[in-house]
Amino acid sequence: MKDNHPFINYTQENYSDDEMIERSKEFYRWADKRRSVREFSDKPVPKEVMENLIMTASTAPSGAHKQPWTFCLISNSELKSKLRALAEEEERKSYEGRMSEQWLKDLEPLGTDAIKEFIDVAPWIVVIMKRPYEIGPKGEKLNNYYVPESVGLAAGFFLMAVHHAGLVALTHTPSPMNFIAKALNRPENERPFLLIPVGHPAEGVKVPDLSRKLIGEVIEYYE
Ligand code: IYR
Repeated sequence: MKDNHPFINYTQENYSDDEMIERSKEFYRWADKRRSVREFSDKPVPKEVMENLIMTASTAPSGAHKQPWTFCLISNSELKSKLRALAEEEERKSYEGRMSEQWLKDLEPLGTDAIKEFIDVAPWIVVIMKRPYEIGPKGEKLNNYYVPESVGLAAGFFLMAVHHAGLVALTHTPSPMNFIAKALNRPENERPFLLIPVGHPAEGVKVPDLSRKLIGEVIEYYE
């Protein structure tokens, strides 16, 4: 390794094989309980919680450690209503023609439609923005690297943090999403990546009866 930059020591817990098996199993069981929820309670969630969840997301690895993301943390009711109206406008066009028959069929078990009440109801909307480039001091474009991979990782970390806090989220992708950047007045080097309502689930909420892929469907072994 080249050593012309300072490195610092790094240590972390060291578990026995048995401990690792137990811990990994326990974590898997817990992660497997996470579900996307489409109906939220309007019960408030402290801002500090949201800040912690976002800072957890921001610990994700990123190309050349450029951290090419911004998290817009929205609780303003008028802004939420505006986002909902704009999202529904696009979604209606999608459901009424832009999406293929097969796509609509694939979505049937999820029971989704163009009505996005959760944008109004959930106490927080987090819009994750990706930053394909930074703007340098002379106005020049400075490229970021592996931006969708990096921001996708941060989004995954965020969802796990939400689950850990006992809250629920929905990864919503109104499409096309350009209206979000405009409504939030974002700079030209940002593009919307995901819109994620976060909060407590609505009382008695139900989720689709889905099953996850089995181990034999997920892993191909090369031993
Ligand atoms: N963006 C639309 C449709 C949609 C698409 C997929 I792929 C989903 O997994 C769920 C919904 C919507 O949010 O309704």
